[in-house]
Amino acid sequence: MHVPLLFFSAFLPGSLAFPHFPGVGSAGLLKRNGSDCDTGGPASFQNTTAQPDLCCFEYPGGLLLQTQFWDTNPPTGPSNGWTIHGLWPDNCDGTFEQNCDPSRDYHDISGLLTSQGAASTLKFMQTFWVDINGKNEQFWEHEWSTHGTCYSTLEPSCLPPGSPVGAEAVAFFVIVVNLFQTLPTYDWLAAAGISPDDSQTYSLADITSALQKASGVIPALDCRGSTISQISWYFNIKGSVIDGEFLRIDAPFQGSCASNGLLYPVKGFSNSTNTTASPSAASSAAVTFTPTTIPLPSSSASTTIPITITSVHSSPASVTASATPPAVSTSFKTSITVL
Ligand SMILES: *[C@@H]1O[C@H](CO)[C@@H](O)[C@H](O)[C@H]1NC(C)=O
Ligand SMILES: *[C@@H]1O[C@H](CO)[C@@H](O)[C@H](O)[C@H]1NC(C)=O
Ligand SMILES: *[C@@H]1O[C@H](CO)[C@@H](O)[C@H](O)[C@H]1NC(C)=O
Ligand SMILES: CC(=O)N[C@H]1CO[C@H](CO)[C@@H](O)[C@@H]1O
Repeated sequence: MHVPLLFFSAFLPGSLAFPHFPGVGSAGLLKRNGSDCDTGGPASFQNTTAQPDLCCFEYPGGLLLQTQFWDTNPPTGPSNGWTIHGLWPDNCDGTFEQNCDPSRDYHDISGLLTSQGAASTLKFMQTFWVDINGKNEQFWEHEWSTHGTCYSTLEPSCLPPGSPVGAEAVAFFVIVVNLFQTLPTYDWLAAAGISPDDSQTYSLADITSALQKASGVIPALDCRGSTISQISWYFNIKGSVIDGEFLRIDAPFQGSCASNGLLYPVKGFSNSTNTTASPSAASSAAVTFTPTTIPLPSSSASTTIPITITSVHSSPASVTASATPPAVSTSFKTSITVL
C-alpha cells in the first residue's frame, strides 16, 4: 500500500522559499484523497512494457512541464519571484493534447478550492499564479480546461468513490502549487549572483548552469526578443499525478532564448494602472470593483493607498486609476468604488 506523503521529499533542499505560506503543501488534502497507486513501477516514458492502468501511469501526456513566467511588462506577482503558468502534460515528442473533456471545464475555481479544503492553495495562487491582465479566474479555468483535463491519472474514475465533483481539479491546483514550491527559480538564480537588472546581459549558459547547479537538471528558457520571459522545468512521473513521484529531467527541447545577450529585467512598476473588473451591479448607483495589486520595487511591505480615478468606460466596464505609491513598498491594493 502506497503512502501518499512527502512525494517531493526526494528533491526538497529545505524548501524554505515560500515561508509565508506554511499551509500550502501540507499533504493533508492528498492524504485524505490518495490515488492508491504504486510508485514502484516505471516512470512515464521510461517504461519498457505497456502499462495497462492509466490511472496509475500518466499517458499519453507523461512529459510534464512546470512553466513559470517572468513578467515585467506589465509586471505580475512579487518582484522577487517568478509566477506559475501551469503544469502541462506533453507527449514525448513535445506535442500535446488539449481541451480533453469539455464536460469538466469547471468555473469558479476559487469556490471549488475553498469548498474542498484547499483555501491555502488558493491563497498562494492569488500571489503566485496571477494573470497578466488581472483575470486570475479565467487564467486558472483555462489552465485546467486546456491542460488539466488531459491527465489520464486525473480522470474522475481514478479518484476514490464518492469524491465530490471537481475533486480532480482541486488535486491539480494543489499539485501545481506544491511542485512550483520545489522550483524557486528566482532564489536559485540569486544564489548564483544572477538578479534582475535592467542593463546587464547574460548568456543562456550562465543562466542554465546556475539553475542546473541548484536543481540538478537543465530547464528550458523562453524569451521575448532578448528578454527572458518564461522557464519550463521538465518531469517524468511515477504513479499518479495526485500523489506520485515527480522525477526531474533535463529539458528535452530547447526554449526560444538566444545563446547570448539575454536580459533579466527588474519587475518595474507604473504609477498608473488600469483595473478592469466586473461591476457587482451593472446599472445601480454604486459599483464596486475588485481590488487590484500593483507590484512596486524592493521591500516586502504591502499597503493600501488612495487612488485617483482618471476615466471610466462603460463598455467594456473599466476604470483607469492612478496612484502615487509610498516610497517603500512592494505592492499596494486599490479598492475602487464608483458612485
Ligand atoms: C509505455 O506505456 C504506454 C501506455 O501503456 C504504451 O503505449 C507504450 O507502448 C509503453 N512503452 C513501451 C516501450 O512499451
Ligand atoms: C511615480 O511615483 C514616484 C514615487 O512617488 C515618483 O518619484 C515618480 O516621479 C512618479 N512617476 C511618474 C511618471 O509620475
Ligand atoms: C489604460 O487604458 C487606456 C485605454 O485603453 C490606455 O490608453 C492606457 O495606456 C492604459 N494605462 C495603463 C497604465 O495601462
Ligand atoms: C479534493 C478532494 O477530493 N477532497 C476531498 C478529500 O476527502 C475529504 C473527506 O473525504 C472530502 O471532504 C474532500 O472534499
